Amino acid sequence: MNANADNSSSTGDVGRRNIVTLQSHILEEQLRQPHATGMFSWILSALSISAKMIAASVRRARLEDVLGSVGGHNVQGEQQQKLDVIANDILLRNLGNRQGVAIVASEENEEPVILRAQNDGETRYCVMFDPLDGSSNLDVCGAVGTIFSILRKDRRSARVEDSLLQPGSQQVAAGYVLYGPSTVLVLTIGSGVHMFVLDPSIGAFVRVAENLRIPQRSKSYSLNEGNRLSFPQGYQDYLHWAQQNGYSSRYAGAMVADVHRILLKGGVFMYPPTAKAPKGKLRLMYEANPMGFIIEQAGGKALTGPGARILDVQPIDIHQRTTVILGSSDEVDHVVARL
Ligand code: AHM
Ligand code: MG
Repeated sequence: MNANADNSSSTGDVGRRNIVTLQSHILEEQLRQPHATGMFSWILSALSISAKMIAASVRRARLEDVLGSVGGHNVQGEQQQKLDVIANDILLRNLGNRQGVAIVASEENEEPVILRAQNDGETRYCVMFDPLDGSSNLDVCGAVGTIFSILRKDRRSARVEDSLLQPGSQQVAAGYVLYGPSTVLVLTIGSGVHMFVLDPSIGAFVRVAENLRIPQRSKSYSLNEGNRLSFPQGYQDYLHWAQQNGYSSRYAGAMVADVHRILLKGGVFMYPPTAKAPKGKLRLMYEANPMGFIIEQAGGKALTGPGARILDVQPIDIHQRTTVILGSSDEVDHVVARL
């Protein structure tokens, strides 16, 4: 039966949709997979709980600063921690007891955490995340986010790197959470991109959009233009062309916020190589791959350069950095045509 089949005019609710929470969305997806064990859904539920907990911490960010005493102690006398560390801890603790998780890797930790090393025939997963992307925005009450990527553990190998160092095209799922005026979770499990908003009054993420499609074109670019003089010439040529053609510039300085705007409104997001970061600043595994997967699933493009998909990069290090050019298909083309 069509999930929306009972939204008929007989109820007088013409145009209103069924209410679908993230939990029921995940269950619906699970029911479509005949051999699903529920392990994967259980991991997504840990990510959803983490998002709610991080959202609650982010909301109190400045209050904790004020209520905590000088010297970095909070009202309970505990050492105050940076929110990046708190967010990282929340994710590790929620994922830690999920049987389906074999390995966790975080932008915040030098080494991956191996939770279950055994190859016992069960399908297990690796979860990689950037716990609090754009955290310098917190000081000015700007948007921050969490980004995550899920890979299947390589059952043939006990070596951690074989499971983690897979190209982005092998991701089973990816998503991000934007902690802005509302808390928004965007998710792909490889069959479209869906958006959920946290309703704080009931503590649940509610689906607000299914199968998002990124606009094919939009005269908007998003990058740190302060680095312009150290960009390779092609990016400078692009900026010159875009400014002659009436483009707008929008940059929040938090990838989650910038990519979210582009997903909904179109445009191109870039982090080119700079003198300070010759390979680009953004991390392949925690930022570029999950965002690239989402953008491609929404019908856009995600490249590291002309003809080079982010998702095809064979990683050699879990913390490696990459150039990122992603967004509306036509707008990405305008950039790479000049590189
Ligand atoms: P972070 O994960 O340490 O917060 O750094 C990544 C952030 C991205 O969110 C954002 O796109 C970029 O760094 C901004 O960098 P810059 O300040 O150089 O423009
Ligand atoms: Mg980041």
